[in-house]
Amino acid sequence: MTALDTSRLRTPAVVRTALVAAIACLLTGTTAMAQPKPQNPQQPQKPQIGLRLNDREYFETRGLNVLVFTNQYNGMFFDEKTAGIEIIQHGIRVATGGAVRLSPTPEQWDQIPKLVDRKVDKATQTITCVLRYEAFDFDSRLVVTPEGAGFRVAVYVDKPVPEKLEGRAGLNIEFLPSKFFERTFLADGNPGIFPRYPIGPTETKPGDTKIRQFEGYSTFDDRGRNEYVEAHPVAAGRTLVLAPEDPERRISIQALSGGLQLLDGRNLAQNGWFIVRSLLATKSTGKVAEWVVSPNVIPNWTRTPVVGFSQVGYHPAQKKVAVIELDANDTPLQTASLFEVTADGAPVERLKATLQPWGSYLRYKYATADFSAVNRPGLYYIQYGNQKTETFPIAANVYDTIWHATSDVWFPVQMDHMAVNEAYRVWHGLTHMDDALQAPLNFQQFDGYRMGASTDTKYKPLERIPGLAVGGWFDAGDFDIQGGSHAGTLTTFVDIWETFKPRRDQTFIDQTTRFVDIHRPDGKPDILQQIEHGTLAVAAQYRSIGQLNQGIVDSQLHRYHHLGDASTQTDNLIYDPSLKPYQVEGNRSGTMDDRFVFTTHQPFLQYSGIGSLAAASRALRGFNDALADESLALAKKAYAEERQRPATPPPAGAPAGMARFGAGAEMAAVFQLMATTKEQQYIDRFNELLWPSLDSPGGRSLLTAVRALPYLGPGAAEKLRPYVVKYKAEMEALSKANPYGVPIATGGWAGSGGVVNWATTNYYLYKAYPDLFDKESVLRGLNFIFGTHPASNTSFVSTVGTRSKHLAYGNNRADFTFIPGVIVPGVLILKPDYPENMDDWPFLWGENEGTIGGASQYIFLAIAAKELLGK
Ligand SMILES: [Ca+2]
Ligand SMILES: [Ca+2]
Ligand SMILES: [Ca+2]
Repeated sequence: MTALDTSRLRTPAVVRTALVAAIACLLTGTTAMAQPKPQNPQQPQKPQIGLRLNDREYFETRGLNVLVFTNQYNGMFFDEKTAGIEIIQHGIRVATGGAVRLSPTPEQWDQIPKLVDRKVDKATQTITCVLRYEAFDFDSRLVVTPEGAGFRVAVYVDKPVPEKLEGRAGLNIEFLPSKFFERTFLADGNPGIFPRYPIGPTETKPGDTKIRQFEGYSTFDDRGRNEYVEAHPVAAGRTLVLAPEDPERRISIQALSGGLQLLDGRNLAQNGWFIVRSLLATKSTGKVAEWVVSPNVIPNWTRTPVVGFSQVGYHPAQKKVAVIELDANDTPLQTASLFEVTADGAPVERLKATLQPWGSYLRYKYATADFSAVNRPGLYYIQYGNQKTETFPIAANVYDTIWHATSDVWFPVQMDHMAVNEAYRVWHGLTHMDDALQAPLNFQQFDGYRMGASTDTKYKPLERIPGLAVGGWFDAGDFDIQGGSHAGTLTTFVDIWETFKPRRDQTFIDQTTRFVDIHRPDGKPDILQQIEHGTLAVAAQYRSIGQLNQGIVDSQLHRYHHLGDASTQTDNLIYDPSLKPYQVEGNRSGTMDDRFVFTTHQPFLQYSGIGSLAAASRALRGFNDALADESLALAKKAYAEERQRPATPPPAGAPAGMARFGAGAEMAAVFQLMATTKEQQYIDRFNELLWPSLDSPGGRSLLTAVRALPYLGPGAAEKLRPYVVKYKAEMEALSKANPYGVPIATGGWAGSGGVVNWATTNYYLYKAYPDLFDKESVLRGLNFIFGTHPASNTSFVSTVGTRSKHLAYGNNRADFTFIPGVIVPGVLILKPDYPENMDDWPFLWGENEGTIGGASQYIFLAIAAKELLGK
């Protein structure tokens, strides 16, 4: 795994020694100044060598990794800033997107190259990628190989760059702005400062020169003028040196032919990066661009250990285990200490714990330190070597308030069709009063929504669907009302209410005047008011179209990426095509900005909506009886109709479990109908669906089954037990794969939500089978969220814990801030082995975007923890 593991190199020992010495010389020469002391003086000093391909198919030397398309552009959300050539310098991913691109500062929906072929050749130490732009029949070859202390990258073409792309196609690489803030650069020796905020320059260009964006959409609002804006270089030269003053960040880039431009992508899109670019040579074949990139490497660099612990603190009765994440080259210390901070500030060592080595996970190695023996209430910190963690409490009340920010602030701010105020601050004015138009047919929207060949409603394409400007929450960092997650959130709120009856009232919510005021009690439990708000949206859809839709979402890309007050995303005026664009008459406008309703029928969505209405009808009983009655009636009617429909066959070639997935959705709906009505027809149908579904792979139905036990009669708990035992074994295997004892997801969206779900399932299983499950399996999920996780020890719930996320991918992300109470996805595992959660850059949604589903499930788990330990 490490550059010092020379056994991997296929070079004869003599040559190897000479090579090592030569490169070590070179390195000491370039980094004679400002070398930080090694963090661990006991660490033996070994000579340094340059980049080499490792067994994980990226270039590696101690302190530097260069990844070449180990992560790819995602066809779903286009450019996620996790693809192409990427540089991890001193443990930080400072550059991404190294590839042939068609614009100076590509945005998320700009064209991305398709990776046609990727060859990793250890013999020549080369990675070669063939990239293709289908729309232009344009292929290029990207070749990366070690060079000196860094690497060489060259672009080759077999046919000249297409004429349409001359002066457009270039070799780009993108540098993470926040890592270069308050630093400088040199362009052929000319000094400059990296701008803290984008200040141009840009150029307005005629629309017909624009390279088409995804599906012909435009991120730019040209106000009808057929033009667009492009960034101009901030600096140019043959050699750029980024951050020459900072040995951790210094990177030199030299163009071997042509010139380099430094551009600021943030001028066009707030999530843009600093870009270094060379235009490809035109009218020729062979090599059309070539750079040598030399990131500085601090000799014998060792990453500072991360001491994972709960920033919220610990209940005296629970386990208290810190997980220490160490550089692969680091040697763990023998012990870590728990100090109490006394009233006069004097630290008192309460326990010196012996470190237990855990082994390797991803690219790091791990050890644990168990402080469980300390249970005396007070304030503490952990000391590991020279490192002190934040101070945290051990006390019986640590879980008392952990869900309040999410419930008091985050959810109110997400409320659509309302104005939301907090003391002196207006979070947003009244939103989306012009909802909504029937989406057109055969239509692929830019955020993944799709319409098929029929509307599946009585409305014509682009006809107004009445009654939809009510209720709902923005999900998540954008402003759409997403049907599936909306129904799930509503159902979770009902679970919270029925399980814990939290009567907390800190929010004023008035549906009549559509006004929300945060930190202002109004005599009504906030959870019930949120259930009412969610139900209003779902019931409205069933009233007007008889089903739950996929979503209500922007019709135009240049509105979808809106950052700012949600009330200005549309003009709140009803679209009238007889008026001219930007013309306003009364409450009508000629500007087509009304949102679309995506109505293509999907059984999964339909059952989710039915279940949420049936559940809500129970919670709303006695709070809003009229809405409770109507919700149940709508749910029963829609269920009867859905059962009459011919079953949708699973897609051709779908795995065997797919058909069961639909059954799982129906089962969840029938569970809610059964719980609400106790009618035998639903109990029978539930039993009919339940038992076969438990045998399907994945066992997604287990949680529903456990919750349904009270309705299933005597003997059901024992009949279910073997499935619970099997699930326990599967989960234990997953949890043993890492030192945190929780299942960690590795997809494109990080795994906080999965961990919360896992811990919540454990809560239900512990209640039903206390001999098989324990409280710690529930609390471990929260410990993970609150800081006992890879890459950092920040709490993933903003404002919860001593140190928590202070920026997130909310709709205020352009201000580098957060909406309190957001739970972020957390640690993204970039292939093949790099865990990341950016703390100074909010724009990576896979790491930092909170969802309504995740937030509602977090509230459930937070209250569950308090209940478990409170007795
Ligand atoms: Ca969304
Ligand atoms: Ca209230
Ligand atoms: Ca409008």
